[in-house]
Amino acid sequence: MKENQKTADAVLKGDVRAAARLLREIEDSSPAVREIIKILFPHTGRAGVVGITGPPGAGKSTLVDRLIVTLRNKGMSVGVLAVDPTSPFSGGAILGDRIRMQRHATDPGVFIRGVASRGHVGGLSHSVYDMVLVLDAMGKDVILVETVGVGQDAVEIAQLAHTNVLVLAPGMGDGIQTIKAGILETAAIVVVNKADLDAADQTAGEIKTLFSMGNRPQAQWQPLVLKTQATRNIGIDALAEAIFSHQAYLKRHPETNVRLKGLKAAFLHALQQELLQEGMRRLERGGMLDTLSKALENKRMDPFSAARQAVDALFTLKRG
Ligand SMILES: Nc1nc2c(ncn2[C@@H]2O[C@H](COP(=O)(O)OP(=O)(O)OP(=O)(O)O)[C@@H](O)[C@H]2O)c(=O)[nH]1
Ligand SMILES: [Mg+2]
Repeated sequence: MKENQKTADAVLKGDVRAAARLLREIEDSSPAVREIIKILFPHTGRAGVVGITGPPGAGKSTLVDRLIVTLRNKGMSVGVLAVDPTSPFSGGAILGDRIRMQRHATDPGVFIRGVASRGHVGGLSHSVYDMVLVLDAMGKDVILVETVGVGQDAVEIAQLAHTNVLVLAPGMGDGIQTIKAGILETAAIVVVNKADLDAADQTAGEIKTLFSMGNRPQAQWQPLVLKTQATRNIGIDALAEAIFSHQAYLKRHPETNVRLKGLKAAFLHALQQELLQEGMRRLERGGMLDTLSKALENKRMDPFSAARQAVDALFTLKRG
């Protein structure tokens, strides 16, 4: 108990080693984590959470690396979570990421961590939600969450972020198709990176056309489409300004309630995981899993009916 309070106090003071240790415990689903998060939670809610998502190789990490510099020059502290940096798509990019980001390692105002997106029970790991809370409690002004925007995970993470930046590269016309629908809808800013390549204007034009067809009400935030060249550090200030102006918009419009939406997403996610784990535990303990497996084996029951029976048993429902 004392130990948990000590860890929480250290994190609240911005202690990097304590925070790093806690993030490791979060990944290991250590039981102490729940208690520590409980202590930290009332101290959260200050950080601006920015999702940086997009297809593999669009230049997300390069942009994040550049954004860190811009934010630091403005005196802001920065937390970075790179979700699934071991993505099979990235090829050699991981090493590049490490080398690039290495230059921030000695800056106490920057905290960078990789997160595996997959949890033990399948589905998005709850780690991401918990880690954002920890970085927030640490006092980070801005938290950048990088994800590959192709799966359901990315859609879930987009619910958590206050400002979503979708990063595309030119000629990704097909790439746009692979982006989950929910991602384009939640994007406050679309960046066409690699603007040194020919098709940049065309891609930016396509995105603008897509948005103009969506006819959002005038009073609502109109998504911005920007061009950047991350490797040459071009367009980064404009991107930072766009992020700030979206955050200012959110402040002016408390009815958008992004923080509450993020918390609700975290809550629903936790609820699903708890229900699943608790349900599986009870089915196992009661021998129901065994019984149903045998029924499957003997072809007395199909998989869906078996699942339905298990759920009914858990909730002791009588279906008429
Ligand atoms: N030509 C050009 N290349 C760029 C630009 N920005 C990034 N790149 C290159 O694109 C490649 C991928 O960049 P990353 O930043 O690793 O892309 P990512 O989106 O983080 O990739 P994943 O994390 O693997 O999905 C690297 O070789 C970068 O050097 C740019 O503005 N122009
Ligand atoms: Mg990356």
